[in-house]
Amino acid sequence: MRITDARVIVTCPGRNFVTLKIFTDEGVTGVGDATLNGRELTVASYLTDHVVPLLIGRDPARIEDTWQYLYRGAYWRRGPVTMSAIAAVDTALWDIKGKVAGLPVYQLLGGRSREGVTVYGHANAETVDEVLEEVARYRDLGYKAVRVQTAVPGLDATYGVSKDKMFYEPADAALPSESAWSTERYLDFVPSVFARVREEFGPDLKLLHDVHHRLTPIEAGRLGHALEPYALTWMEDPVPAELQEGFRLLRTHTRTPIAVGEVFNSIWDCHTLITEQLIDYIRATVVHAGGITHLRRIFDLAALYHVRSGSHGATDLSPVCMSAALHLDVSIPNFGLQEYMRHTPETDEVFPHGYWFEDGYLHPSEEPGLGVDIDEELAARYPYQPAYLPVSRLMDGTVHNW
Ligand code: CS2
Ligand code: MG
Repeated sequence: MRITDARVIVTCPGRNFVTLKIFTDEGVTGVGDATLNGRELTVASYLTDHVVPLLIGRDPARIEDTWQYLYRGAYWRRGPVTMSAIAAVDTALWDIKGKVAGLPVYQLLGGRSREGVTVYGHANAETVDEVLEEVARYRDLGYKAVRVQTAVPGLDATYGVSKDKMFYEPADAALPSESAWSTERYLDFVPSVFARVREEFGPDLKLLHDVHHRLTPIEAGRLGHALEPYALTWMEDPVPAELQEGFRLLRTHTRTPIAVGEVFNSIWDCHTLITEQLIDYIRATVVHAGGITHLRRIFDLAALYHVRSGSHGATDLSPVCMSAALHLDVSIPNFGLQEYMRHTPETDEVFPHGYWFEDGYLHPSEEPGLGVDIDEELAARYPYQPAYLPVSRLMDGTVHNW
């Protein structure tokens, strides 16, 4: 079998997605997600101009060789653009391999290790009373885990709080919008939110919170310590993680579990965090961390150090990424949780897929391959729309971490 063509499809059914579709001389095709929120066209160009020409004529069965060829052969390694492009190729090749074998990809990864993939939903609201209603709604939908985000009093906008309760899309403007941030107000407020939520829902519901890179290690230590009575499953992205060793300071101040990694794109971004057990969950995902091949390496390293998976699963990761993630989630031994932000009906139409939600679990498709495709005709009806993620500034105007 040989690769005969590869198309890069940019579509915007409510938000932008970039998809790579690979074609072979035996009619078998595969798809991979290449979406990088706010930089979609950069990855599309990297694929079109620098990757697709290298794929024509290659044997699609040689997944590892292709991965190494695209990683080492570029000379300029790592980074979100390069690794999202490699991820799309890798994911599409696993899709093809599953179809050729007549098996769902998880069977090629060692088969099932669990009956279903536990997912978490996103309860968010302007007020604590409203967020209690949202948590109840997700619990009643069958979710066993819920992320809780509320507006911080005195701030115009807070990360994770959206008007639309089911579909959260932060890339909200053709040029970056700006929002003010106050660490002091945030730190004073958040523990009271979880006191209310835990009191209302008892000890069994898994609760999570995304700090979204806003704090310093000592501030995060203070927050983690204050949240300990409410037994969160994780406090996410408490601190920007370029300085992995900075988490040593954070770790000494709290027993609240820590989840980091949705912005990571290689095993080197998290090597110290994992091997020094500075985190409890690694949030790297298929589309941004080099595909199934590389993400599996990250999870295997994590398994040696009691670190579990907690993959990113926001609306800006397409159903192609979610389909691939579920094949890993259902098979690896150290699965933790899978984020599940639902897509819009238009997105689900553009990306027909076989995974489904039931009683708090997502289940991967049993079809050969990944069990997802892209309807190119429908995709063409949704042209690209420029959209950027916001920029955060402190109250004095200093640029901060969004
Ligand atoms: C968030 C994301 O889902 C999450 O945990 O961190 O909403 C993130 O802000 C977006 O994926 C960025 O594009
Ligand atoms: Mg996050």
